[in-house]
Amino acid sequence: MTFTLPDLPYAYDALGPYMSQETLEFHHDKHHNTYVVTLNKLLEGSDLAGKELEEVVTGSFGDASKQGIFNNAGQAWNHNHFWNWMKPNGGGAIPGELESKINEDFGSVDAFKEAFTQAGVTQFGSGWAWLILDNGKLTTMKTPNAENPLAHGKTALLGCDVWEHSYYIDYRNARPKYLEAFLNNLVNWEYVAELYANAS
Ligand code: MN3
Repeated sequence: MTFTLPDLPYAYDALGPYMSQETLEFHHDKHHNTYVVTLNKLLEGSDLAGKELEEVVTGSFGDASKQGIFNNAGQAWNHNHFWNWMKPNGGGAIPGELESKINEDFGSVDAFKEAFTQAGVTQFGSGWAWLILDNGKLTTMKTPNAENPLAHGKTALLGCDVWEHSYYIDYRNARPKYLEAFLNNLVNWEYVAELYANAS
């Protein structure tokens, strides 16, 4: 199977002012595209060629000889979801069933936001902050570089890219401000709820 770069699910200027057209042009057209192109090249002749992206991610994780494949497959998968984890005028009301579960497992929506922000702020260097479903319970996690919950056998419900390429144009070094805007103005909670419904 040859992987392709999916189109953004909205216009390049649709997430402003919280994520600019310039950021989306670089992040989607350059960074995400490079992961896809490089992955296709690295898979030529590999025993993982022809597999679904999820299988490439789990099949290459932890194998030193497949580190390059994992890095690009992980990032391809992460970004396929990342564009859908945001929407114009996002960050509003959380669908009822998911909101109840967040209240149950974190104590409150604010406590969830605090935990998610902490995961993103304390990820040293490049990586991701996550809301995951782990053994029936919602929790947060952070991962370095291309790693994701899928590689660790957990279900990702929401992820925020905290690589500098995701926020440096709009927020410079202010990663906490970027995470605040992501949670309050960008998250597509309907997509998170859909992943939760599929997993629970
Ligand atoms: Mn990225």
